[in-house]
Amino acid sequence: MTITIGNHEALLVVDVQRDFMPGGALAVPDGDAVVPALNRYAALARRKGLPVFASRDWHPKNHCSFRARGGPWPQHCVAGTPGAAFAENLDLAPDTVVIDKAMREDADAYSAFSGTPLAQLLRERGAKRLLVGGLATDYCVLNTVRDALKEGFGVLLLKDAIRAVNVQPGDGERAQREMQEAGAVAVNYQELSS
Ligand code: VGL
Ligand code: ZN
Repeated sequence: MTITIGNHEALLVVDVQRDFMPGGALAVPDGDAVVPALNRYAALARRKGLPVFASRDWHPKNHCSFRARGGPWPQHCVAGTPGAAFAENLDLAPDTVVIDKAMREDADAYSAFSGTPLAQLLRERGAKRLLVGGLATDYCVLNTVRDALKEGFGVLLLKDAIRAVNVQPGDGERAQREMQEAGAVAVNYQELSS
């Protein structure tokens, strides 16, 4: 299947941060594989003049999702620390719109839409369909895609630019299936034409 990219798309890069890379505090297996893949999509966006948004997990240092507070995760993506920075080699143009999320100490927020102006900013830029990639398939990508669809955006899920944590084996595959059943169209870069 070939999908034509017009001028009502936007690229949304979810949480491609150092702490989710190999060696990071909450390493996603093979997480660095999304970087070159997303760089290709970012270059396409640049060629087409499409807006690029990039979310960051941006936690306070006593965030409720951390083990020290009884949460499920090691401490990660503490706002302003090196681990919260975008992954090295992720090629984001200076006009990328950065969306910080999950900044409240007492609540987690896996979705880039949760408590952020993302939906409004996308509408202001005329976006109707989002190309979504990043980390992790089974947490922040899943919840972001669910919300994007609820907000009325179409979603192209960038299969070659997502990776899963897989706390339980198969979590990533289940998440992808759920996103597709909810209306996301899963694509690889080769299936796009512009
Ligand atoms: C994420 C676990 C904890 C993610 C964020 O970006 O998918 N996963 N915080
Ligand atoms: Zn987090």
